[in-house]
Amino acid sequence: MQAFGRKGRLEDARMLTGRGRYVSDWQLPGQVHGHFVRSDRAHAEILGIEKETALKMPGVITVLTGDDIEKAGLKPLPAAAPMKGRGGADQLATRRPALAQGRVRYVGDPVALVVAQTAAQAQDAAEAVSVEYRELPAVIDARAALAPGAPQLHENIPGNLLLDFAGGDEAATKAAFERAARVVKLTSYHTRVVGNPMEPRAATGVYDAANETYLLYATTQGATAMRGQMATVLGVPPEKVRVVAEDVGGGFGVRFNIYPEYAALLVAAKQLGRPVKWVGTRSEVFLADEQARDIVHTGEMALDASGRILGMRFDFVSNLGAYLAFTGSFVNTVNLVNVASGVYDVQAVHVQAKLVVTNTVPTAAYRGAGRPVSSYAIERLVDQAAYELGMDPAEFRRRNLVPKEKFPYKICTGFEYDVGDFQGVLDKALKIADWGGFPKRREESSRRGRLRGRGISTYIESSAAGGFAPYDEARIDWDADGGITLRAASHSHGQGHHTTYAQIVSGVLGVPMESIRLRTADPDMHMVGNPTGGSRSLLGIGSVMLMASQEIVKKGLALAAEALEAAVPDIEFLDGKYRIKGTDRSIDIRVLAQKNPGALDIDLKDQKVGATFPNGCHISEVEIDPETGEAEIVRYVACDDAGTIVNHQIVEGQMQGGITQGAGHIFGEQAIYDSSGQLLTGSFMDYPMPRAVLVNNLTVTDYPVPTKTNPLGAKGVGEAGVTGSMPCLMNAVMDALRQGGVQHFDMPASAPRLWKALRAARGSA
Ligand code: MCN
Repeated sequence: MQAFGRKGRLEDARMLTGRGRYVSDWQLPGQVHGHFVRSDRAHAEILGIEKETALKMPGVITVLTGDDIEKAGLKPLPAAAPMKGRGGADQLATRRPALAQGRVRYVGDPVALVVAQTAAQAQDAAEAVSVEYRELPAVIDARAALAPGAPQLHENIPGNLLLDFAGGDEAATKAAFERAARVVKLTSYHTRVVGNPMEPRAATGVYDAANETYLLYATTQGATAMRGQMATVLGVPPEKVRVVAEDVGGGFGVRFNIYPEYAALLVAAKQLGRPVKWVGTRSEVFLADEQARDIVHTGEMALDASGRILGMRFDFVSNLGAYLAFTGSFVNTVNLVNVASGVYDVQAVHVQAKLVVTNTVPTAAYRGAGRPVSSYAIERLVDQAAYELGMDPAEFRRRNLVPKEKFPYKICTGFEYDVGDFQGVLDKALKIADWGGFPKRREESSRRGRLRGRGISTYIESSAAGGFAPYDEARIDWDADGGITLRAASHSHGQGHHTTYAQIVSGVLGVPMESIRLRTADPDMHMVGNPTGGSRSLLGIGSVMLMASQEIVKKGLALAAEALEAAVPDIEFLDGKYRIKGTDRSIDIRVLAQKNPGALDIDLKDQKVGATFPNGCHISEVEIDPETGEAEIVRYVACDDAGTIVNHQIVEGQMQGGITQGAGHIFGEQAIYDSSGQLLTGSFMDYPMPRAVLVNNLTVTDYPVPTKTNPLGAKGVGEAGVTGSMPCLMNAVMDALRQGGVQHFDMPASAPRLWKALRAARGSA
């Protein structure tokens, strides 16, 4: 792929000058406004809802409750592809209506929708809706929910265990542990986070009575998946539902699934014959957006006498929250197992995962969707093993990496890694990070009274092959003004798709990038494609864009031959021009397209691309001030294999964003509930978002090993930063803490927690 010479992204000018078009920017004729009444308790029976007072308030049009939507025929929210548990057991279902029916199960559960002429009127009236509850005991922690006598959330889910999952090779793993010279064990807690995209959720529901179609404007990562999920709830064929999302202010996985509010808005719109709009608040992001992680894991590693890994087993207990979200079981099963042996040459790995319901906000995919959890479990265990063996953690890894000559390498938990050079990646990272110079830097920090720790992770990701749509579709149309419009269903909400797709198309067609537009949604667009998720947009949609551009060049040959009065074999295409070989007689492709309107347009639907395996080595150094507990990331090197890179600037931005997100999780972010199920960290006053300065002295570099599973040779990057950074940073924190006598510590590494851990270790020394 040609190098990218341009500074900045094509989308920036539009975004920075207020020309973005977000859901709340759509003003539809006749629209009215909705506000949701939410449960203020974690677990309770609904004895009655009094809505008469609210109905009499100014501007109020209707108040819908769970009974109303049931009468309207709305079905519960769908759960994703069912995963199988041990012995082929079925995954259990949680019945989740769009508005609570009979029971609420978490603080924030939507109970009623108030619709009024203005948003303020709807909000005022929502306060007048009175719900009579009979309180039930709540359970917040997944392990507590599994204990005998714990409050039961759903009648059909005995013991709150929704799925007992196992994957990998149990017999081989058992045998590996039996012959081990040493076993290393580590239990750790992966805290719960709130995704917090910049734009809170918003949606407008519209019903077209003439065509009996529903139109939903929503903050979504991809209209195709949302449309299918919504059709299930509405009980209509997918053709009867359209989902529109032009600009969306961030997704991070928590804008992937259908949400109850969207379905309720559509029912209201149908009943009222008017568009019903809802713009959520930041508080609702905390209480009603899907949250993520909240997983306790225990990892064990079997080692031989020479420090070779013989086998690994992992045990996860995942908190699903009150209901199973669409991606809830997928991220806690398949995505944990998919890469469960990491980058290591080990054929005995076994994973068990218990998926548990509790009275908390449902959890689902969040940047990395299971893979950061898996890499955290593996890479922290690997570090623990190196520590217990007294080995250099880089050397321990090198000894166990899958060697280059073993690719394609089939791992025992399922996937086949097609290509990779893990040693090459490691060597480059070690060199740039000046691994050998660390003792000196540690000494220097120590002179200043700081504990300096070094962390490393050698992670692997799997970029999804798709699966939500039967194929990916790309359209390229030549416009009357000489420009080109690209269309695709995959959605960009910060990833810079406009720039990279334009770059690919411009690279083939030789037209200026600035003349290329991208449309990913409008009410009349009916395209098929996987949503933006699993870091697959470039390898999925980007590949189809490439193939479609190449197809256009072929299509144009005969027209060019005719225009130039020559034979097709004599025509060549170079730098945007068809030319008679060996002459200076040529025609610009843009001119050809204008002379033949529509002839060079293309709508290409293509194959599923295969999964790819981005990987990398991250190395960080962290300083802790033992007097205050303040931690600072003082150096960070990320060396990643993203295959062929289309746009280095965007890839660096993605890595930087992902690493900062991982750092935010390690050093502060945490959703904390009290024992009654109230979210104590329900605003930015108590929930620390990472800031840009969190990761200092960041060096992002690449070590590309192109894949053949897609025509671009690209591997995904959107989530790799999180997957690589979390274990890397925690390993650095642990390395620093061990000098202060701390042997076990869990995230978040916030100043008070670090200070306390160091004090406790000092006290017990
Ligand atoms: N790219 C490239 N060369 C590569 C790989 C990717 O130039 N070898 C470019 C792509 O063309 C694209 C960007 O990097 O412009 C990210 O591409 P990709 O890895 O294909 O990921 P997706 O576009 O599918 O984005 C999804 C991914 C996910 S799953 C989450 S979650 C996430 C993320 O991207 N959420 C984000 N990055 C985010 N970035 C922002 N700003 N906001 C979010 O919500």
